[in-house]
Amino acid sequence: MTTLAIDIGGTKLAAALVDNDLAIRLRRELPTPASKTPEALREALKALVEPIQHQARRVAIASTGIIREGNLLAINPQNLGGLLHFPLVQTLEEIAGLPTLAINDAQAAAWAEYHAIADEIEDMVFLTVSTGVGGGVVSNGRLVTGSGGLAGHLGHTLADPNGPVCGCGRVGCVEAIASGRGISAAAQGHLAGCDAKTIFARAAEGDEQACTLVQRSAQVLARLIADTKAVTDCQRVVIGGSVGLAEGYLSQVRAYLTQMPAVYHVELSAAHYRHDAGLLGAALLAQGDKK
Ligand code: ADP
Ligand code: BMX
Ligand code: ZN
Repeated sequence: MTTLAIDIGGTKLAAALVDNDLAIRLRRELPTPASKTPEALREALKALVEPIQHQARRVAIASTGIIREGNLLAINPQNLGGLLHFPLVQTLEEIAGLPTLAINDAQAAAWAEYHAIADEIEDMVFLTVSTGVGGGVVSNGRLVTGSGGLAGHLGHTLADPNGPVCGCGRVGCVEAIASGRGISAAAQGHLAGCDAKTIFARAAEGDEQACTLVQRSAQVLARLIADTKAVTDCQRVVIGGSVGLAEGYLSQVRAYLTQMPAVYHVELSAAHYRHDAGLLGAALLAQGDKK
């Protein structure tokens, strides 16, 4: 049965048709509206899915935010232009007229990535370094979502008590430093106002400040991975998101992790499904796939 899979991120919206064998067709992307008005997101989602929805029998959404009872509740509303609450399942059921499931984007991606390695592994954590920093935990072969959808929000653990204030209201979260927005917000002088993509491009050209910003993100992520290993004793950490998948980033994270005591070391890999992990994880969950 063909699924219309949708991935709602802080920067971009993606949609595609996903067949039972996980083949992806008619993938589309649009920018995420930076608006606190639910109507703006509703209109963007409508424009995204209308050209392809008639070919699908159900909808599966991977979305940034805490997903509780089909609603999107932002833990960091700044990532969505101030949007706090959005009735995700209801909106897609109205737009597409199809049964709809929704789950957090990093939880969905964790499920897809687990699917790719389930023969070898029972405990893994997925981390996305993207607009924010998200996480999804698979423990004993089960996706952990928590009683209210918050489980795995590892981007909101403490990186630096003297760090910047996070959009969630805490001081010094991993996300406030390591994420695309965090990297961009720390840029000064000739890099002020640049997005993370531009800062990575400058770093590749040897710009000193850009290199320092990328290193700081990689170092904070390595500390988060060590903390994650201590909490979950996972066998693998999989990294995704456009910052996480940027060239050279994972090797920097690995180098910082290697400097830590061996007990915190864990196998690291880039997302097998690259930028489609969220779409595919949501589709797999809609298929009722447990492995
Ligand atoms: P979303 O958060 O919407 O899922 P992405 O995973 O694409 O989207 O993450 C968006 C963030 O990644 C932005 O901060 C953007 O500047 C940054 N980014 C996009 N492309 C690259 C790249 N090639 N290298 C480094 N950073 C990138
Ligand atoms: C934020 C939070 C998480 C999300 C993570 C990555 C919001 C809106 N989102 O920590 O739920 O998983 O960002 O999201 O509070 P992305 O937009 O970077 O993919
Ligand atoms: Zn936070």
